[in-house]
Amino acid sequence: MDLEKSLGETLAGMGTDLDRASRAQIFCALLRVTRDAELSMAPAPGGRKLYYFSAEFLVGRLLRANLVNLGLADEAERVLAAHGTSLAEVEDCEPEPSLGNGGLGRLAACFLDSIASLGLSGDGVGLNYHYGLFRQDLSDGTQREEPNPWIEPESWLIDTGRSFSVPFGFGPLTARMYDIAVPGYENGTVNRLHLFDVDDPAPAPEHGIDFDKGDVRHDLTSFLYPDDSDEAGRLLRVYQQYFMVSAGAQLILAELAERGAPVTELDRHVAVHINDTHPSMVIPELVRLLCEGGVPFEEAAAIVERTCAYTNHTILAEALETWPMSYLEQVAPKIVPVIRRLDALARERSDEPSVAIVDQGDVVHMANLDVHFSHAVNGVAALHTKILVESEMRPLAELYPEKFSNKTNGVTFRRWLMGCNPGLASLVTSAIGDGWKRDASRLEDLLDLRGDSAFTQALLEVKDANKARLAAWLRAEKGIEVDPGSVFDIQVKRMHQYKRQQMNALYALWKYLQIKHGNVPTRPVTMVFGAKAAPAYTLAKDTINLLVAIGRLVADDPEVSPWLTLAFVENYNVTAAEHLIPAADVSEQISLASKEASGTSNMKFMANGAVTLGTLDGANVEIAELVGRENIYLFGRSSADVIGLYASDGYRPWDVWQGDAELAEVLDMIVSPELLARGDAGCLARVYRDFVAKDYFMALLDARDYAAVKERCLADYEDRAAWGEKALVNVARSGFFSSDRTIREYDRDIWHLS
Ligand code: 26Q
Repeated sequence: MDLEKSLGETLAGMGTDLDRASRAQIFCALLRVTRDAELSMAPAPGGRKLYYFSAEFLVGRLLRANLVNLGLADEAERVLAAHGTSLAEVEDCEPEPSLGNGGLGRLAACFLDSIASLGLSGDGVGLNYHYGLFRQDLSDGTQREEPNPWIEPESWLIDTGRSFSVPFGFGPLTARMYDIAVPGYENGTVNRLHLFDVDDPAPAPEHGIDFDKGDVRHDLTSFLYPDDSDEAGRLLRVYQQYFMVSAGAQLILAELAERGAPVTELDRHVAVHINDTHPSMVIPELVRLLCEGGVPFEEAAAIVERTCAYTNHTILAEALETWPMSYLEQVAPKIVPVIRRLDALARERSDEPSVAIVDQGDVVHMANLDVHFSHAVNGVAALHTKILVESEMRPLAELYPEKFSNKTNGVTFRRWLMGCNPGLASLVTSAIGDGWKRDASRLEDLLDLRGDSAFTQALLEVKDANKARLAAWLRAEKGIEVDPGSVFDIQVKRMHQYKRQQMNALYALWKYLQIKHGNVPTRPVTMVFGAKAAPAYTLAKDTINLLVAIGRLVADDPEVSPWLTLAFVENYNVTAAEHLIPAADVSEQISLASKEASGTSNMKFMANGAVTLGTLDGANVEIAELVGRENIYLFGRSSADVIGLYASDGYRPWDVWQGDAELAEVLDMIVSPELLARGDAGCLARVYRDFVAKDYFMALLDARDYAAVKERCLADYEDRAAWGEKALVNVARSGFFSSDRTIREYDRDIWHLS
């Protein structure tokens, strides 16, 4: 395609041209040109076709990613530069859809990119939430949630004109199908992300994200994960889930019929992937539809089992969804008898009560449904899968040992290196050529440059340039001042106690006291946080308030502020991540060992030359194996120790607090007059009380080791040449974490698409 010509024609149609158009008009024109080019491109040729079902697709902005994959990014940059602007400026006009929370949703987006880029036939199936998760407002120091309306008159959504009728208890509701094109990397194929929507969506609520949860016909697709602290919210989640899977299942069978294949051949032509338990009702829905098509029940169940595969993303109880059968009777009565019959079949395979689909209280265990009626089940990193098989899902893994496998997560290097870090991408290319762009494992060729001081120096200069870029972005977009000469220590991820932002907060308070005592660091340190909290998760919101208050305390203190900055980045999202990650020196991955299934930001930081400070948890274990102990900073109790402590009920935070005067002094700071003057008394008191009385995720237990290792890490940073080598090894070994590798494994072991 001649981009300049198409762009010129489109702008002419809008009554303007490249020199007169506003950035918003240029964005709009570029969007139209790319979207329409993609519409005319062929889907990947299939074999078997994959349908990847997920309640979340955290796709991020799409203009740059699409241009990269269409091979048009350099040309776009050139054309825009010739007219006095840049892709960076133009893409700032693109609203970011917030169709996900964090890791699980972003993983689904990386997977779609890799599936298309490997030329595999696979579409995403999800929901078109009009106001997303929420936009986080921290203007008064605590989180307030606001709608994030992202669908503008011109958007990536394509109305397919197709719709399906979903049989809810109250009657049928039409699911309209919108598509977003998913182009592969320079391979001419385009897959699709199908997002289902109601016909007549409700307008955004006036204030906050409260809305009438009973008005399902209009509100079903308003928000992702409506507050489920009340029954109306939980019921709405079930409505969302069934809407997504019923429409998706009907789409699958319609496409199967278009291929001229009988429904009994479903598993020969189709692979269905279930991303966590949120889409699990696709199993009974497919069985129901096959039976309607004349297939006997047991045969239908067997076909669906050969079609479906399930990924578990967390061992925390919160994600192991269960629904009272009474909810399903109200929302999706047609699948209730199917679930009861599937439960009976499962009971013929095992009489162990813990693996039943429907328990004694008539509650449906979605993960059990998934394991019985999928042919493959996987965890998302080696340690996580081991814990699933050996403890969390042990009875099921003993029943079906052949179903379980590990598929360590990955991320797309197109977005997370080529897109967000052009400086590093071109340095790498100048050193080893551009083979790594198609095969990330080639990054290992960089290892030959160990000891090449000119190269490590160049690597450090790229990092410095990214830090300066981030500092400018933080000032312009978030009103935050940071010193680009300081060490950038970054923890960005959902706010959750198990991820232990609260332990990092203790380090900040300890460092503050150190500096007050005259113990200043060699170089200033900038601690950056970014995190959204679930709207009903009080302690997570309290921790945000604590961190914001510490940030103010530090900034207000002229003795401390030259040495320490704590920046809390409001509304952390994919776009913010693309600015933050390339600029990080230290990547904070400090979850309590055994609790983080994988983590994926750890991989992105590594690929961008940050050094990990972390526990041996999730994929940090694999990172440590790849880079070696000299190139990662590990601390904390092992997962085996932690699992032992839970089993023996042997952890008492009170004892740690009593036995450590320095730690007690740090904890007391949380409720000191200085912090109470800058934070909310209720929030701070709750955080304080949780530390000493509960500390379920053992932050106090690991706090000392954490601080000591972090100090060693910051000291090592001063040997710039040695640090440059650590960065080099991290980039070089990161290729394993390409989602292309992950998707090849899914295809080889589970989907068999090609
Ligand atoms: C469940 C029930 C009710 C309400 C909400 C939920 C819910 C919503 C979202 C449960 C879990 C999630 C999201 C989980 C998630 O993002 N997990 C992360 O998945 C990543 C990709 O595999 C891993 O890298 C992370 O370790 C894991 O935390």
